[in-house]
Amino acid sequence: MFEKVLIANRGEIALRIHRACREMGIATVAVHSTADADAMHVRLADESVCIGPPPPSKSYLNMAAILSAATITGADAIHPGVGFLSENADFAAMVEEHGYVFIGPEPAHISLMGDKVRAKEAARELGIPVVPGSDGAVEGEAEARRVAAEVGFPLLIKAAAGGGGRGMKVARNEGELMAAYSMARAEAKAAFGNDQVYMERYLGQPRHIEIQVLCDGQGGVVHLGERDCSLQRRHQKLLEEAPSPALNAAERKRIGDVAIEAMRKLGYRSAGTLEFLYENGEFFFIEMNTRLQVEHPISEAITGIDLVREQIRVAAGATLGITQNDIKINGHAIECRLNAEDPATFAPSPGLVTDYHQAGGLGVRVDSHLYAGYRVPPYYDSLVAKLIVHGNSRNECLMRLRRALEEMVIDGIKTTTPLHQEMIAQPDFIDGNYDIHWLERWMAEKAEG
Ligand code: MV4
Repeated sequence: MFEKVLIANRGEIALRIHRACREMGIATVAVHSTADADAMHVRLADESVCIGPPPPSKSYLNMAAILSAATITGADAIHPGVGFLSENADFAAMVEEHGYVFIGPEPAHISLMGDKVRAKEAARELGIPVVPGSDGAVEGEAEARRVAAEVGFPLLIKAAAGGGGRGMKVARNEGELMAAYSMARAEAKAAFGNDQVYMERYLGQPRHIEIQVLCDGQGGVVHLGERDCSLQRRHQKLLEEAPSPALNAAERKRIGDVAIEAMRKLGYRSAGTLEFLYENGEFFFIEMNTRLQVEHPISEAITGIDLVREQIRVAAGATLGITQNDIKINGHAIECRLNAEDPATFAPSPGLVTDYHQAGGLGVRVDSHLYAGYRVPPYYDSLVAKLIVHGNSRNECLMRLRRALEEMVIDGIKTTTPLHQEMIAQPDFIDGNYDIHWLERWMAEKAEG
């Protein structure tokens, strides 16, 4: 096992990784920007190294500085956390070339899933159901017309280098096709330096359902059930729940078996997430995330598995030591992302946290780097706390969540807590009756009064 792990991240996720290391008897190295010198992840780690000024490009994305920090401190392995360098195949390869272990998948799998055209092609070959659409990239206007005739309208044009919703254009009919096609290409070129696009049937009211997998790269593959991540705004998730209120046991088993079979064939190692759109009882693969995700704690809550510990173990060459039969989905979990933002406008609200108290009690977990007297810097993601609540049933989970949201105290800055309180009181939410457009529709209705 590793003796020392460098955590190439900040905020609550750096704490999350530190905690797993500590429990395993592994020493930790924090890296931080000058804006984060007083951050909790720096305080808790055994050692810390300042890697640059506040802008992420000069610190948390600075590969040379991070590798230097690993060298200076004699770390064995690097955990990239979420965001930043976590899905950068070049970084993963560089870490390995310098003799450190990358706590994540092989660089080749990161790069495969980063190219959405190649990822979809791989998914199809691995037996995963995909959205009907073009066979690979659409190379010109003639091909765009031919694919449209085959797939029908409405259709969606997506950037190969995109993902997470960036660079998508809907064409509702033949008349909109060419403008959407050229706009998608131009935007993809501007945003990613790559104008490759592909086309898919546009699903009108799907849910976003993702399967958490955990693999050792040696034939050991399990899934930890699904998460329903439909409640999002502008591709930013606000609340996630597991299991999805929309799936029945047979559907869960069907898509879980598909995921296991595919990951075994791929030879994938580490934690990963297969993202699907789910509509009318059908699953359609859209992307795979080759990293730990922000919402991983709800899967931990319903399975009792420590995903970060398992990531570290398999990175060190261990096998999983469990099979799918050992995994029991227990009860229901919900995560609320508490962001330092105005709950009505989502304008960032950094600044001094004058008072802080976190919810507690049975079934309540708070992952946060906040403390009273901490100043939330303006340079980074606005996530300041994740409230994760578990109950024996969805109803018990909702009761507990209501209570836990009331207990949270984050004073001095605005947070999205009141929005969560309002959202979970909506009859549609209580009924589990929502799709990927629900939140934006509800917010628009509220704004109209
Ligand atoms: C789609 C879609 C409808 N039809 N693909 C957006 C993020 C990216 N990962 C894929 N996305 C979508 N792909 C087809 N064929 C609708 C979306 C989408 C979406 C997906 C998941 C969660 C939220 C979303 C919000 C808007 C659009």
